[in-house]
Amino acid sequence: VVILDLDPAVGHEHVGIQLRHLLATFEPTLIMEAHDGLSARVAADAGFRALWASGLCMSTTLGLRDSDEASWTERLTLVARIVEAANLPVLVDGDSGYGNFSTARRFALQAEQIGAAGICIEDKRFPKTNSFVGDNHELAPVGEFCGKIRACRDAARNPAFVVVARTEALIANLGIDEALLRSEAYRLAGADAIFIHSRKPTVEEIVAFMTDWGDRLPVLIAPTTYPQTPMSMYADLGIAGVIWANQGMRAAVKAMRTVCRLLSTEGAGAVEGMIASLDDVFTLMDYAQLTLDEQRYGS
Ligand code: SPV
Ligand code: MG
Repeated sequence: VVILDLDPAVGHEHVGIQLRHLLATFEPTLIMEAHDGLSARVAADAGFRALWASGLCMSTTLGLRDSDEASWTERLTLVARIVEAANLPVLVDGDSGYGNFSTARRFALQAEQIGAAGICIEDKRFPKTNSFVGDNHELAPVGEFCGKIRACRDAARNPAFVVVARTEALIANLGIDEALLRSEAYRLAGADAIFIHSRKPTVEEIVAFMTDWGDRLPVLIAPTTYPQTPMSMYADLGIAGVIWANQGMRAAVKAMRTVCRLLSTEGAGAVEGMIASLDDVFTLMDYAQLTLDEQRYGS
């Protein structure tokens, strides 16, 4: 009796493998922020090949601050919608792992279970706050953070699941040498890639880091405060992934605010030409497929 006549290799490439391929290409992969099913759909529709489930943007979506105010269950509920909506590899922002190695490990396991391609954890203390807020960015000891990386790596059910280690050494003003030292320790602890974060208005810190780092591991960046850098610079530096970490959420805030102001003063006629038509929304959500499915499966 044949109960399984599928070729196990077809259509079953682990999302972690897909993400690894994307980070191994010569050109930097552009990784778009998503914070719910809608933003994931829009990003996929625009042609992005990988998504960043941003802690900042998911928190904002929940009406909360990016200061570990949202529980990780609330966050993973959104990640599940992102995974479902986009069918793309999703790298999940795991902040500091919500505590110690054990909480980080369970977060990683749960993220893997709902279909994420990988997680990114950062070497801040819990509770963390967003890298662009204030100057109080205390880092965890290197050894403690290496333990978190090892615990997440060891726990992954599929070895393809990606564990990205993010250092906040530059955010904490500890300098390039500390960033390099930490990144090397995280590499030795088993990280698959390094996320080096900077909040300088130019790309200078990233250039200094990459000059020394070379190609020891793929490097991810989030050019939020240095948006004017030409894209060719990232390719020249050998950056593996460029994360557009919050531009979608910020676009939504501005558009919603404009529309709210106009609706509260002038009425719907003032905004109709500025907003997506319902047909546009129905196309994005593929309502036509449901009609076809109705013919095939409906009674
Ligand atoms: C996020 O998107 O939540 C990030 C990137 O961690 S940043 O907000 O720049 O810290
Ligand atoms: Mg974050």
